[in-house]
Amino acid sequence: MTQRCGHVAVIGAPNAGKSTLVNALVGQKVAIVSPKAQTTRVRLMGIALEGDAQIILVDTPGIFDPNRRLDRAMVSAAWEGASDADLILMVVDGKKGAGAKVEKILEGLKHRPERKWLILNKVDISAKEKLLALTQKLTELCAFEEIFYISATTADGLPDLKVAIAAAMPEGAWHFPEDQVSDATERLVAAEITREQLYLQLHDELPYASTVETEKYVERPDGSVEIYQQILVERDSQRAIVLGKGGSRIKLIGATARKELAELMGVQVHLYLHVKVKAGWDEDRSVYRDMGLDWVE
Ligand SMILES: Nc1nc2c(ncn2[C@@H]2O[C@H](COP(=O)(O)OP(=O)(O)OP(=O)(O)O)[C@@H](O)[C@H]2O)c(=O)[nH]1
Ligand SMILES: [Mg+2]
Repeated sequence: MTQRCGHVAVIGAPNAGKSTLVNALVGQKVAIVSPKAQTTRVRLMGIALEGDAQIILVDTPGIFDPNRRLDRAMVSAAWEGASDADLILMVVDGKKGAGAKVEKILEGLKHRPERKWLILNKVDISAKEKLLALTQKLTELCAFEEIFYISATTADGLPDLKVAIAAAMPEGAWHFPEDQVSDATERLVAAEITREQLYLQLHDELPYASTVETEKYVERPDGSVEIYQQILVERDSQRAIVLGKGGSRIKLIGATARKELAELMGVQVHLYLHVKVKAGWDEDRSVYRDMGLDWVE
């Protein structure tokens, strides 16, 4: 049997639904998702199978006008994810429509040599009559080979998209074992699941002012795992919020993350969280290295 295998970069503005789409195509959760913008910080591969094709989806951070070093590193990781891809999926939130962010990405995209498809996402909450005008506007700004209308949450349009992507993959041997769904290490998965809870449970600037590092990951003889993580924040006041009254918030963050990790990994998990104030962690090279982000000047 001939095999197909290729890289598909999933790019777009923050919150467009890129990670939700990657999870839906893979068929299980490999990337964290939240209603807040800039959830994804590093490139991550989700691996989907369709017929004879292995589709290596590259989920990327949303592209926006970066200020902080961390933001610049995220945007640079996103564009790097697109380079040399066999196919780029540009995901646009059909409800939010075009706008300065989306237009700027199209500006950067239009001269790129890779194949480009436009994915209008969130059709379940978009006004149908507006989608046509939106499509016209977007395709005037950048030429797309194909256009798909989907909902990553209801799976509307997804089976057709998946079959089309598979057919667009070049012939070649699969790069990953059949049962592998992502390129993330267990340490990274664990840190991401805890970080997802920070995005879901904390408000204002706190998710952006924090990060999670897995310090120790130990498999016990009984098959369960012990995971030690550090939540880094910028200031004492932020540490107090993450801890919550009498430690109630950190307890809930830990309990929810632990439960989800246990489900994902299929083993019992003991999760130990520690909140540490580290002013300027987002200016520290070692934090970037641990996260898997390049240091940008
Ligand atoms: N109604 C609806 N909501 C969606 C759909 N796809 C994604 N969402 C929601 O949109 C929000 C953002 O989804 P993400 O997948 O985190 O978006 P993203 O593009 O990866 O965002 P960043 O990583 O921040 O760039 C979440 O609340 C999702 O549940 C969709 O098709 N329909
Ligand atoms: Mg994301």
